[in-house]
Amino acid sequence: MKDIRKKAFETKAVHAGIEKNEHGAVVPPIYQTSTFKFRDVQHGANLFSGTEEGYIYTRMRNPTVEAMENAVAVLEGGAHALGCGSGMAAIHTVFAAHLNAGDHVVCSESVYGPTVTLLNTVMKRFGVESTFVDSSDTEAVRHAMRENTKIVYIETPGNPTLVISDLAEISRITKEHDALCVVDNTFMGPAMQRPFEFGADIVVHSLTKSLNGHADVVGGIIVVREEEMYPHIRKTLNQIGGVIDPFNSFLVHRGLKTLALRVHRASENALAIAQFLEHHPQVAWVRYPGLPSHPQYEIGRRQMTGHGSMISFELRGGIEAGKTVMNNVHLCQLAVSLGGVESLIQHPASMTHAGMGKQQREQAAITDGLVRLSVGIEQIDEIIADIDHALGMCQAL
Ligand code: LCS
Repeated sequence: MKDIRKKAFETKAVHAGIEKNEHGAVVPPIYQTSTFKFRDVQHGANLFSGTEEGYIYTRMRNPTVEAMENAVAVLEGGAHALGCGSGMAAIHTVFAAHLNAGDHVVCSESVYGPTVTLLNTVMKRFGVESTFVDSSDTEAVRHAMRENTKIVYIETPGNPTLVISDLAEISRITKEHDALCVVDNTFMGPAMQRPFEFGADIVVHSLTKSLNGHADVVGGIIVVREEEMYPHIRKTLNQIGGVIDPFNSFLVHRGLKTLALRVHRASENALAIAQFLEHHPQVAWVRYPGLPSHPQYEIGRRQMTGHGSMISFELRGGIEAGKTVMNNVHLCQLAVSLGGVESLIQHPASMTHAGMGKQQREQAAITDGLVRLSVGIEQIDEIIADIDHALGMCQAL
C-alpha cells in the first residue's frame, strides 16, 4: 500500500509490514529457516561486504522478522525497528549499544522490576551508574542529570504505580544534556501513546504484552526515531544475539492487526472497573490514568489518546485483604504479565517487583498492599461481578 504512514492507525495496524510478499500472499509467510543459500561464492562475499542486498543468516536478518519490525516502526512513527527475544533483551541491547564504563543513567523509579535489577547489577558491574527518580517530577529529573548522563530511561505510565511522566519536558531536558531519551512504551502501546511525537529518541516494548496481545509469545522490540541510529544498534543486537525468531514474529504481526480494537475495548473496561473500585468501601485508593483523581491526569491527557488497561489499587485491609481478593477471583487469573485479551491480577511486592528489594520499592511508592490488575476484553459486567465477589470475601476477615 502506498503511503502507509499517512493512513489512520487502525488501517496501519492491519496493513503495515505486508507490502512485499511473494505470490501475492496476503499474510507474510513464515521463513522458518536459520540460513539462506548463496548463488555462488561471490554472492556470499557480496552479501557480507554489503555490496549486494539480501539475507544471510536469521540472527542477522529474516524476512518474517523484518515484516513485523516494519509494522511496529510504522505504528510507532519511528524510522526502523529491531525485534528482540524479550522486552528485557531489547532494554539490555539499548544499554549495551550506548553505554560505556563511567557513564550514568537516569531512570524512572517506578519501572518493571527487572529493569531496575539490570541497571543495579549487570550494568553496574560494567561500570555504569544509575540514579532512580520520581520522573513525574520534572525538576527531579533535571536535578539528577550529570555531565556523564548518557540515557534518560522513562516508563510512563510506570509499572506498577501508573505514575505519569511528562515526555515533552523530559525529552527537552535530555537534549540539553546531549543524552538519549529512551521510553518504555509497553503499558500504553502506540495506539494510545507515541513517544516520538514528544521528542523521544528510542522506544522499547515488551512485545509479550499488548502488541502481541494473546499471552503466547515472549518478545521485545527497539524502535529508533532516526535512521542513522539503526546500524549501530543492529550491529550490537547481532553481536549480543538476543533476537526474536520468525514464528514469534509472525504471531506478533498477527496480533498487531487487532491492536487498536483490543486496547480500546480493554481501556473502556478498565475505566469502568476503576470507577467501580473508586466507589467501593473496601478500597483505600485506586490509580488509573482515566480517573480525574490520578495525580498526573492532565499530563496524561496531553500525551496519551486513551487510558490503557492497567489499574493499581490498595484495599483498606492492606495486603491480607489483597491476598483474599487475588485468591478468590475466578474470571481474572492470578498471573504476571499484562496487555492480553484476558484479565490478570498479581501482587507486585511479592512477584514482578520482588527483586527490587523493599527499600527501593518503598522509594517508588510500590507498597506491600498494592494489587495490579491488567484488564482484558471480556464482558465488563462479568469482570466486575468477579472482582465484587472477591471483595465480598474480605468482609469475612
Ligand atoms: N517493560 C515493561 C514495562 C514490562 O512490564 C516488562 C515485563 C518488560 C519491559 C520486560 O518484558 P519481557 O522481557 O518480559 O518481554 N513485565 C511483566 C510484568 O509486569 N509482569 O510480568 C512481566
